[in-house]
Amino acid sequence: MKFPVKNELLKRLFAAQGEPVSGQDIADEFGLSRTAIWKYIKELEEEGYEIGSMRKKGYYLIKAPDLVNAANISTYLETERYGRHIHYFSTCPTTQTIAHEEAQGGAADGTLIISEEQTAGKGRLARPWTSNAGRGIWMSLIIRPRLAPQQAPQLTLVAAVAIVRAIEDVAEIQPVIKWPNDILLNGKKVTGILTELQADPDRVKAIILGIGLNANQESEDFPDELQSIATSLKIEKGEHIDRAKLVAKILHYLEHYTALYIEKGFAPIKLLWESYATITGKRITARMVNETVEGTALGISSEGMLELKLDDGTVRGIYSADIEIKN
Ligand code: BT5
Repeated sequence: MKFPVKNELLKRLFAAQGEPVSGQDIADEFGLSRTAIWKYIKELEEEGYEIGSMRKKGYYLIKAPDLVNAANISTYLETERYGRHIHYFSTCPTTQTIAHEEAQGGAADGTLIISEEQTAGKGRLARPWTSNAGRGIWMSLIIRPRLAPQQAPQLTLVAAVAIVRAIEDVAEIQPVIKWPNDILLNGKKVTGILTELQADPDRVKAIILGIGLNANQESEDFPDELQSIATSLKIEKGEHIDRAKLVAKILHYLEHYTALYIEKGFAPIKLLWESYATITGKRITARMVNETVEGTALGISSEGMLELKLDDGTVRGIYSADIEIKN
């Protein structure tokens, strides 16, 4: 009970955009005393919210802390399931490991693990993922779709479409998708996706969708080795991004496009994905774990594999690789 009232209070303070919200009305609605409401206000202040009060009128929000905590995300949330359970950390090694543990423990579909900072963030093949404190979105979403394990890579492409849509809405900027798991702005990586699964041989038990999104970093926040390959929404747009709002939007589109994918299959996602990707006709070098091949991209297959026409004329379907686009 405690959490919903506090959240509702915060939601109304946000919605009122600095105008006062009557503590008495909320107290009446929830059958609480005005003192109880006042206690929640004090708790919010301790968490960093600046709240003013006007005699007879109520409380008004002066400033919210720039955090991706459950309270801030929930004020923007439009979903049914995704993000309805949030585990928030100020810091942690990696949200992926926590999500795996939570999933094993039976966490509900749509449970979100999110942290202000990761000290051991990881990419594919255990590569390090730089996760500066308070600047990015470092989150892992547990989803439990009815899928065969071999379909899981398609969810990376579903997620890419959802994230691009959310960035378009919140930052009003147009990113590009680079197969399979990168989102780029101005040719530099703004988001990486890491799809991991827990599965029986014939059935997915949980997918852990890891999303690392650079939101408010300045270029000096990136280490030397990322200077030429990474960027943030702030760098590209020149404006501070409300990360909580963007998280809520990503969750909204993830829920929407995952449902579409489960209901209608990969075909509608493929169309959307292609409208955001620039790959067809390009010369590509694809580096896989054991081999590197070069060819011209024909696009993605109906399963989401990258199709490359090699120089000897044969067509190769590539399931996962690091690609370099030549032209
Ligand atoms: C990815 O791997 O792009 C997947 C990244 C997933 C990160 C999220 S954050 C929340 C969750 N918890 C985790 O621990 N991970 C997930 P990959 O395609 O392998 O790209 C990794 C490469 O991206 C690195 O080798 C660097 O070159 C580069 N990189 C590292 N940090 C970056 C950053 N913050 N921005 C852009 N590029 C980065």
